[in-house]
Amino acid sequence: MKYLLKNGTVVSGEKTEKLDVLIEGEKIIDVGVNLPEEDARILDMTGKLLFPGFIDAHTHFDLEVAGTVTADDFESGTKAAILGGTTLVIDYASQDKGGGTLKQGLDKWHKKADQRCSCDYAFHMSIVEWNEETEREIPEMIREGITSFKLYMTYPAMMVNDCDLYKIIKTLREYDCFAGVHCENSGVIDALIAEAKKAGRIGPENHPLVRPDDMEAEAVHRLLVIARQAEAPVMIVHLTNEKAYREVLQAREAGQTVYAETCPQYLLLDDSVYAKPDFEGAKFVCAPPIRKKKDQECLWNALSEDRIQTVATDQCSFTMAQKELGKDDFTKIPGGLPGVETRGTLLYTYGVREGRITLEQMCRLLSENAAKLYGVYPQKGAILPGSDADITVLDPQKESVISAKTHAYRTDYNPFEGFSIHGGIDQVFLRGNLVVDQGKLVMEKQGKYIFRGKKQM
Ligand code: DUC
Ligand code: ZN
Repeated sequence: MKYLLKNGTVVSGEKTEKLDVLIEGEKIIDVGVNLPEEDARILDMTGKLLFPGFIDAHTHFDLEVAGTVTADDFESGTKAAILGGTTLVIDYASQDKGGGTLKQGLDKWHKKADQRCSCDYAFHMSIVEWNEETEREIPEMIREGITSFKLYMTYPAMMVNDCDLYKIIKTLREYDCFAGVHCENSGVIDALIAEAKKAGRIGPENHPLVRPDDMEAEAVHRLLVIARQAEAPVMIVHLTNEKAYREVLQAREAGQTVYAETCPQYLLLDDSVYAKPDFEGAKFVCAPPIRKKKDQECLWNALSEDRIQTVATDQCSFTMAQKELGKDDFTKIPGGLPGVETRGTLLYTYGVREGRITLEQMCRLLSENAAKLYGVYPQKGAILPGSDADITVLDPQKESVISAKTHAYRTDYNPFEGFSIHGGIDQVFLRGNLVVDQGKLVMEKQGKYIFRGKKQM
């Protein structure tokens, strides 16, 4: 199929221009002014913004957490993603603790995702155990298209100690790869949980109290000291607060390469959500927790100064029935929120329209930087001749209100319920297929696995 997208405003990380885009098969074959109409199907994009398909580099679909499995799997999760303009998700595959290999983890994730995805998909690999065999598997992972890894400094079932943390990031650096790290101080969090339980404090309002910003900042600091020793680049995933952010700035000033990601929930919600009555605070239980208003402002400033590279979602969704597993003990509430469907329109509404970031920054944060960091640029993350025809068309005139009644997730609540949205995702092209039209999914399960290369940033 050949499409000519006429008179749209094409956004890149550098500029915003009125251009036509010609698509043939899976690829963009030309971008320019007044392209000849030839034999293509012509779509008038006057007044519309054309972004390179958004990339969400932090999702958890079909993941076992706290004795249950996320409400959204690759089928429903990628439907929500593509409706929100995301054409590529990078989900976290994981090694199993107790002797599991990385290859077994990868095979397991391929089985979860294959034939089910409505957007393209790739994987990071979580390393939860480090030994000689794991080390030997790294080149194989790279051949399989996995060039970024995940490490946890919290969660006993997944965390690695400082010794292994050092060895892993040093090894990854030798292969020109890097890890995204979940930074929270596990030991002190355990002690704070024990104190809360001893005092009979069992409700969700205790969740942010046992996972304070200081304990995230401490872990970020420790990681960055370890990374300095290993001379390794690292990514801080889901950065939430000012103290942790200052650690990142300090390490960068000392010459370290530190990437950072944040998420819409940390930009737009504050910790008053945990004080909601009737167990409603459980909806917002995620780790790290939602922080204070001053932290939101700090993160927005960091975005406007280009000091945070990506906005991802940490999509990890549960129904209220699942959240109720922690009705009598907040530590048993499965942690995570849905978010893949609304990341783009939230950032447009509350970032671009409110003058906090530019359209070009939005493009970098949602697409271009992730493509470069995770080794798929310019196949993805760009509207250029030769790039995959992944294009997200945003109509700035559309207005809506976020609601669980209309969202595509399998959850019965939406953490952004009632948020007004200006700008709607009208059309989405996935490798040349018009898969979303007039805001509706018209072609399902066209997603394919994307092999990634090394970072280009
Ligand atoms: N945090 C969550 O809240 N859920 C999934 C994983 C994570 O890091
Ligand atoms: Zn996560």
